[in-house]
Amino acid sequence: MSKAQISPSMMCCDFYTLERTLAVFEAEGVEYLHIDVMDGVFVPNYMLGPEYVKMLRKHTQIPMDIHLMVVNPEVKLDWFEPRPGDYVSVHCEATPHIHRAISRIHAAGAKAMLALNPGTPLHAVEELAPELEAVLLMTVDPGFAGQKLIEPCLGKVARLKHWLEEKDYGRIEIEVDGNVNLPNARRMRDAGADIFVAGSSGLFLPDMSMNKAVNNLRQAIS
Ligand code: S6P
Ligand code: MG
Repeated sequence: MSKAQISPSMMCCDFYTLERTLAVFEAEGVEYLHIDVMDGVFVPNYMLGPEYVKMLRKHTQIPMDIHLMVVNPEVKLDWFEPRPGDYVSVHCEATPHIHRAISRIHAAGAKAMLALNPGTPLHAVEELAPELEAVLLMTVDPGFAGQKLIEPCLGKVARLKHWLEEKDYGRIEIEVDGNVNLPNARRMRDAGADIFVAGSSGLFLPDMSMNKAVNNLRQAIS
């Protein structure tokens, strides 16, 4: 099993304390910054855009984990100027041209992650597995922070892990996103998750320092 990695959900980060928060993430060796991009169409909300990513890159070397919750991501992903070392995730529910979207991610030099909503069956992964570096399993319906874990998603993580190993795709990482609090994170790790998107329930906690929150999460998934 690969090392458990943390990808803080930047939409949950207070802009006012961004500088300090980034310094903690750098010092603690956080692996990615999770960028939720929402277009008001694929999901009923608007969220972070290319300018935000550009601004972050001026202040940190941490690779980006760009989660595109937008329709037709294949025509929009270049706006974010993906780099080697970054992940870009595209939803198979968001385009009839998912293969093209994945090819564009690779053409930009980044790693491709296929994202699945909780209600999307795992067989969506089958045809695309040779092209993927990771699969993102949403553990809540995408669109908002602060939701409750959809319990059957835990079994889905375990089934995906099992299938990947059985088919010799052990190199493909599994990311989980939604209600990754400490107890859920442990259960997700046990089910086979590698990358943990940490938002309002696992990292950006009132009355807890960011150092402590990162360390608590690391411990929960170690
Ligand atoms: C939700 C989005 C997520 C959230 C994250 C928030 O659509 O994709 O990345 O930001 O799940 O975390 P939490 O702990 O509030 O569920
Ligand atoms: Mg996300």
